[in-house]
Amino acid sequence: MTQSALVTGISGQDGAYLAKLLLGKGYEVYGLLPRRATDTLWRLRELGVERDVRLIDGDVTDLSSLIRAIEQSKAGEIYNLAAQSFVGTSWRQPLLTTQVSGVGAANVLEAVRLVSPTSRFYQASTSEMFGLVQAERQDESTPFYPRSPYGVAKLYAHWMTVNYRESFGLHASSGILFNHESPLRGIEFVTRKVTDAVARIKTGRQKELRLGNIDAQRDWGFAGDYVQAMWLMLQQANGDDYVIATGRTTTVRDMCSIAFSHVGLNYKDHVVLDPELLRPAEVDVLLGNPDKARQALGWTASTRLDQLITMMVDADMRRVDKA
Ligand code: NAP
Ligand code: F7E
Repeated sequence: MTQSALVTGISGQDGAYLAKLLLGKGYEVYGLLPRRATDTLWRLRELGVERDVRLIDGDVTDLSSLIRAIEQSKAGEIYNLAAQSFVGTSWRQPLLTTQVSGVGAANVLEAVRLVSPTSRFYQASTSEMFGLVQAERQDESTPFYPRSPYGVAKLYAHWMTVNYRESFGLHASSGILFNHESPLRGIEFVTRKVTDAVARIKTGRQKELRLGNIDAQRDWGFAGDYVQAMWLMLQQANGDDYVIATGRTTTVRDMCSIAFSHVGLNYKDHVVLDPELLRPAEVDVLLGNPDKARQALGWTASTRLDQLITMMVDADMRRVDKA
């Protein structure tokens, strides 16, 4: 029998890669799509799967739409990727972020419990929960200390996932994913902001790139690798929590250097520091320890940062050439 999966946040970066992965494995893929005034399907289109996914009108802040989506899809696997996922915005819209990224996950868990308690559930948790890091390398036992309304909302969602697993026996897993990027990354996130600017500067469309804290360090991987870990978690006998990371960390400054030098430019000639882009509280450094995922899931990150950033610069060069 054909398996079906329901993905919230299907129009986002990870939603698109996950949809493609699941379709390739023969799943019927349903996606919860909130109503928007503009076209949000460009990522599914770029991956060539727009016509293959079945979209259901709904929103994670609306429990009744989730109940309907689970009933309609009869999904055996439910991936909750929906979020207000931009950390910077979470200080300006803290309550919306709480409703979507925090309470939204509780709504999905409730809908699973009420409609289809044997379905397997994945929660998109985040390294932002570690925030002001309490250990040099963060793993599943590192204490949390979120530093933004986004991190706080995600921590609530994480503990609700753990609680529903322990209280109701749901097969519920929390993937604590470190930053992962791709050519489909939103333009507001720093890697894509940089690779887009590199393409525009190289082709004479832009002169400078304004950035905030370029000393921040992140453990960056490729989204295409990370969605495989999501799927693997739901193939295990029991739900659990897993850190998904590369185990290497790099400054924003060095990431810029990789991106600019790929097209023969020096980032120092173009990057301008802008205090307006500093955050009210910063996560200075993240470095994940993915040992558990390697041992239990057989998962490792297979794309190096230089490969990822050059892939993103090349994609943005193609985009600006076409525009
Ligand atoms: P993304 O590109 O920002 O995608 C978020 C998705 O959620 C979009 O499809 C968005 O649709 C949807 N969404 C927003 N509000 C919604 C609502 N009220 N109801 C239903 N859907 C809604 O994020 P991503 O990078 O793919 O990340 C996927 C998930 O992993 C997110 O939960 C994120 O917080 C988490 N995460 C990401 C990373 C990372 O580095 N990428 C790391 C750890 C965890 P619209 O665009 O139409 O609003
Ligand atoms: O910032 C610094 C910024 O916005 C990375 C989300 O997917 O990953 C992401 O959150 C770093 C920060 O990602 C600019 O201050 C400097 O230190 O690309 P980002 P993020 O905040 O780490 C986690 C794991 C998630 O879960 C989130 O959903 O870069 N930085 N200058 C800048 N960042 C941005 N965006 N723009 C700048 O101009």
